[in-house]
Amino acid sequence: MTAVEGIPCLLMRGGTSKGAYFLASDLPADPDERDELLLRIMGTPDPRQIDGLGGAHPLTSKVAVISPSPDGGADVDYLFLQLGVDTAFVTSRQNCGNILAGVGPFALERGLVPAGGDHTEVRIRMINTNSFATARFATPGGVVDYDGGLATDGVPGTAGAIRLNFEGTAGSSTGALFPSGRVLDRAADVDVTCVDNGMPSVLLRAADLGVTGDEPPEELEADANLAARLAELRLAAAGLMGMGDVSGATVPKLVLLAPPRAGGAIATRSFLPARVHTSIGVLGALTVAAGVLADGSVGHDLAALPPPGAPFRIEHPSGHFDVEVGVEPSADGFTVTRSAALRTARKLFEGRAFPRPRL
Ligand code: NQM
Repeated sequence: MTAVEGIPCLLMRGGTSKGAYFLASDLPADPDERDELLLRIMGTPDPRQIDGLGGAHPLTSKVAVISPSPDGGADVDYLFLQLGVDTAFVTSRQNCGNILAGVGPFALERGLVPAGGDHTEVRIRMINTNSFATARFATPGGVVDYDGGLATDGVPGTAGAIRLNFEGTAGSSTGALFPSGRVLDRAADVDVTCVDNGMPSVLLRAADLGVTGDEPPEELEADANLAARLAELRLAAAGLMGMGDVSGATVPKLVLLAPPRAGGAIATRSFLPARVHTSIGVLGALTVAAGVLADGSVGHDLAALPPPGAPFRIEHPSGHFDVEVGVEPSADGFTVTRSAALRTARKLFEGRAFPRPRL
């Protein structure tokens, strides 16, 4: 497939994000060539991504690369790539549970998996973190039904539910649920909880940073002093997490926590890490819940914890997100017993993507 013929591409909303989905076989096998092509398809680097498919925000500058899985335990492999917007980078260092929501439907659309009856289950190996997810969604008559009654705060209207059950998310990027070996640490003179239930994250009390945690994303993004403080804290916490130099990386994420205000368990503001999330990531939410559930963590005493077995409601800038997370004390700390969530996805456009010329 040449740039002149275009590259087969499906544009999908996955949860509260949007991305370009490709079959791996339609992209160059060499990762450098692939990434260079994807930058040209998405229109990076440019703050407006005016000459590409990207939506001028990290949450809409995302790519999924999908292939049949050679792993006997999975149907498909999903590689997530985060692209910069105004900076030319492509990274596979983080996973994305929102874009994951579109992977099962994409696999069916492309004939990588057969429909399973009224509902289809797709086992997905998440290459970025070498962990697994099973997606279950409605396929009446063997066709993906994108419509349905599930509302997702941050997305207008409703759509068909996609159930995502996760396995092996604890420590999937860093080797341990609490990568520093402790539930509570000090980094740059602030209490932090470093936790990784699929998304390496640093949990902080909003009040310790001089904010309420109720501010809209734009207000937090405009606060240069806060940005400088968070950047310093992130580097220090990443050291505790054994993540090395993360100055150019999108992980770990930072999450400001505050007491819930709308009947949920905890209020959040997540940093991507510079732009502020307009809601919260899926793995980000599973990670916040696991961290906050652990006795002694930064968020534990701020939270209104749900009874065991009940959904853990995370408040975020555009509403809330309910996740199912179980955490139990174990001999060496805490074990995650369950990580699941409901999301929706929608096929937006199918066609060929035409990369802009090289700059
Ligand atoms: O945490 C954005 C998103 C994400 C990540 C980010 C995500 C997740 O909302 O699973 O979905 O944290 O970079 O798309």
